[in-house]
Amino acid sequence: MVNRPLLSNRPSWLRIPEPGDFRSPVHDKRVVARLGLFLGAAILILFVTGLISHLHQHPVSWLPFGPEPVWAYRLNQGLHVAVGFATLPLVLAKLYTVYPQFFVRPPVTGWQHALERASVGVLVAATVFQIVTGILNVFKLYVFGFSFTGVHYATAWLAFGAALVHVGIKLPVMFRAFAAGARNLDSDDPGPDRSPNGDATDGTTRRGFLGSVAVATLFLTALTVGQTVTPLRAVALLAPRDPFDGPQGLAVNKTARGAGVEELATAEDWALELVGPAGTSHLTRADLLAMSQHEAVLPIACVEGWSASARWTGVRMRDLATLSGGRPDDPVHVVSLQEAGTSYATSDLPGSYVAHDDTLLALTLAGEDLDLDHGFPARIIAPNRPGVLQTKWVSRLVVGNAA
Ligand code: HEM
Ligand SMILES: Nc1nc2c(c(=O)[nH]1)N[C@H]1C(S)=C(S)[C@@H](COP(=O)(O)O)O[C@H]1N2
Ligand SMILES: [Mo]
Repeated sequence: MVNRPLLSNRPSWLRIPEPGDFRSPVHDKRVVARLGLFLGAAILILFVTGLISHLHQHPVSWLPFGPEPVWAYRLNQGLHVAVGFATLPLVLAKLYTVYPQFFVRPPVTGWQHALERASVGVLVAATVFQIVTGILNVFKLYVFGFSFTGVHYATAWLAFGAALVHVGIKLPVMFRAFAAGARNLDSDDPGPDRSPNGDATDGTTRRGFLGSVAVATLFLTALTVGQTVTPLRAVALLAPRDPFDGPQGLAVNKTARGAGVEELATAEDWALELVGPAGTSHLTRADLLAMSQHEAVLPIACVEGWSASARWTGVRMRDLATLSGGRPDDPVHVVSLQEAGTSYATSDLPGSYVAHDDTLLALTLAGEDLDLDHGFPARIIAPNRPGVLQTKWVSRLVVGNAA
């Protein structure tokens, strides 16, 4: 009797596969390279728009944002979340095309190969993490036990860094995949980096696979982008939010009850405390309504992607700044009735925002007194500003460096 090694007797379904066993043309380098291009562009857009959103909330002196262009933050964050959704089918498709590489043997051939594979591991983990937590966040499913923004920000650098390393390493392969065999996606020439399966019958399938990915991506985008591009609202079946669904035709993120300010905000003796170089004064809602009123059509542009334009009236912030003895372009620190400790309790208006025609302490919305849930008795509305900084239920304004 011949003594055979146990392994070679394994039935075929127990055998660990090798990349060459995966015969589908979707694993072809041409498909991999094209998906990589789209995914790379998506990660670049996500990183840049994400950084812009971060810098709005954590300003730096060397790259300040101003109130113009008025629509920029709405576009920025709408793009971030729309591209974020679109990344889901792209990543799934990319993982499907490359997963045979998981079975490469030997798993590592040297330190360079080990580094290369480790960077792919970081890239996949970080990207999948961003997508899963990002989508949960915009659906307000805060099921993770950590602060989303801080972790998302740190992981963004990890994902972007790993993407740079990965693209750097793969650049030559990508060029060859696009140039030689891939000049035509339908070509039978498997090219220099021929996939394990260079079969001649696969042209339409490669194209078909990429076509399906494109259709899935466009479909997902069409069904969600209506939360930002409001004319498409009717088909936004998968969008987390209807931006017009709320009192006075505008969505509410946090209600007065949720913020615990119902009583304070409806109190008879509410008065705005205005602190400035000339001292402290108190202005009732009647006092504020007696000042010069201005109208501004401006969106609430939530960091979570949804946005909607609305018509506001109220007192110009620069009028309040000068009334307090400050200059019309002094920065203003805003304090809400909401209890300190939450990140929504305060915000800061840089001088350039204070000086802008459309930066208001808003008193009305859509021609009526502000709804309690929209920030009655008074709230901030300013152009090119993340929703989180449009502080509701304002109790105090501190002008200049009087703080
Ligand atoms: C590789 C992919 C991604 C990168 C590099 C990225 C990057 C960033 C960065 C740098 C920020 C700013 C965080 C801060 O203000 O400190 C941000 C914010 C945000 N991202 Fe992403 N992101 C990615 C994917 C996603 C996805 C897939 C979604 C959901 C569809 C998403 C949703 C959000 C949301 C809602 C915010 C606002 C958070 C807040 O200010 O509260 N992101 N992103
Ligand atoms: N005091 C306070 N202001 C706040 C909030 C809050 O929770 N508390 N939420 C902010 C967020 S995240 C957004 S998107 C806008 C929403 O404004 P709206 O509810 O009037 O649409 O209010 C902002 N102002
Ligand atoms: Mo928001």
